[in-house]
Amino acid sequence: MQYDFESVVREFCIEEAFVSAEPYGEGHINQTFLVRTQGRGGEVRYILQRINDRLFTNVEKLMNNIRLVTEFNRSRIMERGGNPDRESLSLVYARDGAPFARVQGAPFRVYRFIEGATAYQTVQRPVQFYESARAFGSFANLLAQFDASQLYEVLPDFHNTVVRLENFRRAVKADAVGRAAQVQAEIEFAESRSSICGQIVSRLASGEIPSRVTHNDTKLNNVMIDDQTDRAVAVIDLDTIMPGSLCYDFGDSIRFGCNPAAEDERDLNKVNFDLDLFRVYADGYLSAVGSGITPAEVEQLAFGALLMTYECGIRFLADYLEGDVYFRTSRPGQNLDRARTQFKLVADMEQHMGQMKQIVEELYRNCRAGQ
Ligand code: ADP
Ligand code: GN1
Ligand code: MG
Repeated sequence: MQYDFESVVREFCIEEAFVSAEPYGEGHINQTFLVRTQGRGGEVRYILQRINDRLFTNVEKLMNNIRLVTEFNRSRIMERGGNPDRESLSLVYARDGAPFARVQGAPFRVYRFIEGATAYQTVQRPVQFYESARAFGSFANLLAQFDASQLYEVLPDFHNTVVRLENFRRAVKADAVGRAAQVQAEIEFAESRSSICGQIVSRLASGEIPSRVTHNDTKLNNVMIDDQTDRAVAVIDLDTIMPGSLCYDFGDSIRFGCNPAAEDERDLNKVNFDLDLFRVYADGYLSAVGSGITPAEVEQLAFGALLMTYECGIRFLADYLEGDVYFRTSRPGQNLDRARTQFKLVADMEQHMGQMKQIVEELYRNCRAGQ
């Protein structure tokens, strides 16, 4: 679909003159565009997103969540003397005051562009990963003060791995586009590990692990890292802020960041679980998340990494079997390649689980001793 971006941008409170709009970033869900405008002081850039309303069926409620969370963040950042335009995702409101606008039949939103920072696809320097851990840890800490009853649950059962497994099995059975025969090895890999799916869901249900307001999509490319200092500037991609578990947030970061290769790498020899980076992230996360994290959560953090990687693998494989209808793809077979990288990482993490648990325990003990 081609949009007339100039008229889309005109619907928002942007005073500078429109110059151009081009596709931007590597998100799998929304369509993201970099908008360049010309103001009196020079170029001003914005992020324009065509919201995925096939997935987010209630855009009003989704955008109300984002408005509430960004306003909450901005006021906390101002209280501590920070710069809210840089340290938080900042919505540019539509001319009618709404946090998004429907133009040319599609829902759009605009954010200020966070300048001088990068959303990395892989860790370039360990300090960036440590910083991202601190950012997501502090974000979770901040959200603990946020009134969860105000939030709409955008995608129920988002990290309910039991439900994810059912969806996966349905996709295998339906075999909508005739691809199942060719991926029997991957299907078997997933099935042979299906018993892990209930481990966190059951603990959340019994209350052993607390349900918290979490980010739920904590990959490295959802945090902006300063180009000069490598410090984390802002957590972005707030679409999935919902009740969840710290184990999911921690685990999803590990899934993505502890792999030196791309998420869709075809050469599986390049895909490995990096235990040193695991330690780096666990250290940053535990030092920032605060003393509210419970021993039961700490005990499941390492397992959360395995679970999130497995979950993402079965989601990619299910999407491949359904004909690539959920995750954005740019080439044939991409979702299968993504599933394969996740399963390679699952196998690697299984080998390292004892060490991963030990690292978390040791760092948690150190943190408590320092408090
Ligand atoms: P998706 O939901 O599709 O993942 P994101 O909101 O994560 O979309 O945005 C996709 C990419 O666009 C990010 O990974 C980042 O590179 C870039 N991006 C998003 N918001 C901003 C922003 N405010 N400033 C600069 N870059 C941004
Ligand atoms: C999607 O939107 P993005 O690209 O940041 C997905 C995540 C997956 C991730 C895999 C709303 O994240 O759940 O873990 O792809 N987001 C949604 O890379 O489904
Ligand atoms: Mg994203």
